[in-house]
Order: sequence, then C-alpha cells, then structure tokens
Amino acid sequence: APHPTTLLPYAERIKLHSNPTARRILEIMDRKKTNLAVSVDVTSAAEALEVVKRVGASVCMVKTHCDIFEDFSPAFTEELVRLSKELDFVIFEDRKFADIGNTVSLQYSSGVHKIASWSDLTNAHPVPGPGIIKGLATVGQPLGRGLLLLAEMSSAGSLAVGGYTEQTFDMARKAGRDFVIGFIAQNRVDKDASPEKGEDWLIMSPGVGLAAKGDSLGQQYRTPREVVIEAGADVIIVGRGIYGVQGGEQAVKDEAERYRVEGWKAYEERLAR
Ligand code: BMP
Repeated sequence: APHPTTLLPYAERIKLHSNPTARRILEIMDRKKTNLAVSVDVTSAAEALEVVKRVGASVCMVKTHCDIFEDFSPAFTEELVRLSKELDFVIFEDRKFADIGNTVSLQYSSGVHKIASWSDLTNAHPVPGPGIIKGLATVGQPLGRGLLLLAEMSSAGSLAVGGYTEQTFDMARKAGRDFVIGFIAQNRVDKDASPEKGEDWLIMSPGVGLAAKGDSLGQQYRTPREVVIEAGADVIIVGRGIYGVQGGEQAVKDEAERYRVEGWKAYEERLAR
C-alpha cells in the first residue's frame, strides 16, 4: 500500500508543519505547481546566477554547494537571496555537515560562507549522533531555518542503508520537527509516520535524470516518475540533467520546465491512486 503521506496534496500538508521553511516549501510547491529542485553545481558565481534566472520560475528550490565557487562572495549570496524572493524559491545549501555539535555550529554560522545567514535549508549526516542536530539548531532554529538528515544516498555502494537509515529516522523523530523537517533519501524512509496523527516529513531525492542512467563516479539516476510515484519522494533534485544540457540558455530554461512538468504529472498521478 502507498505511504499515506503520498496520498495527500502538498497544500494539505502545510498545516502539519510548524517550521517556517517547511511551510514555505510546501506553499511554493502548491503555488507554482512544482516539486523540482535544481542543483546549481557550477564553479562561477555569475554562471550560477544565470542558471538560477533561467530555471527560477520552474523550481521550488535552488540547491547550492557554496564551496564549489571560485569567486564566492557576500554579494553572490545577497543576489541569490534577492532572486529567491523575486522568483519565489527556497535556498538549500547542500553542506552535508558531519562533525560534533560545537564544530558544526561554527561551520554553519561563521567562516567565509556564513551559511545560516542566507540558506533557508541545509543538511547533515547523522553519523556523529544527535548532537549534530542540537549544534545546528542553536544557530538555525532562531532564524526559522530547516534541516534535512541524509538517511540514504543515490551513489553506488552507499553505507547509509538498512539499520543506519532506520536509526536516522528515529533520530529525527526524537529531535522533533521544529528544526528537522525531512530527509535526503531514495525512499519513503518515514515508514510509520502518520499524517492523521499530524506527523509529516519531506523526502527529497537526488539522483534524478531523464537522459543518463548514471555517471562514471557512482552516481545513479532514476526518472521523476520512479522517484515520485514508486519511491514516494516529495521533491526531485536535478543537477547536470538541467544546467548541463546542450543548447545554451534557452535550452536550460526549457529543460527545467520539462522536468517540472514530468515531476508534477507524476505527483498528480500518485494522488489519483
Ligand atoms: P546531478 O543531478 O548532477 O548528479 O547532481 C546531484 C546533486 O545532488 C549533487 O549536487 C550532489 O552533491 C547531490 N547529492 C546526490 O547526488 N546524491 C545524494 O545522495 C545526496 C546529494 O546531496
């Protein structure tokens, strides 16, 4: 039987969340009819902003790796935040924190990147234990930010499987949903969460592509239909499949729109089961 959460429209899940970022994501998804997140993994800030302008209308979220940019600057994040308001999307810095609570709180708030000051959403590996959530929450929660835990990965041979994945869900549940709002995962890892009891988690899946099956470094792709209907994920995350498409700026815009339509059709189909 399908997971009960997957039978609920995004709009009906807004009220099941208290975290402002979770609510905003679901509101945007409903308003713009999109469950697409674009991962902008290019090395120049100017190029990243160009991609964001092309895809912005089609997405609920833009995902970054801020340590990839050769020319990272506060002006870049200021412009990204401005675009996130103008084009109505959430910013997700895919930082994958993985250290003790005290260290991650500093990595999140400080340094060159000051991630918490501009990124609505970030993520963490549960491997250090629940202190990582506490450390990040001291910084992010007062700002209304959200956190995802990495419960599974898309890459071949990932160790985040089985008991690790189950314990990740248990850790999130124990932490509560004030700050942790969901998971990076390949499946509906929130197994016995019941929306009828008010418990709702966002599942976001990378490793999505319509053309390629994978890359030479272990990445594995599934189609939006496989991810949204079969696996029951809420958000599809696409990188090279969109920003890497040949044919220039218009082609990138068109490809984002193609993925948006595919993802949304799959969502409508899953609701109709
Ligand atoms: P692409 O679609 O180009 O393969 O990019 C996928 C993006 O999602 C990358 O930014 C990668 O870091 C991220 N990602 C992933 O591919 N698999 C995971 O399990 C978790 C990720 O964050």
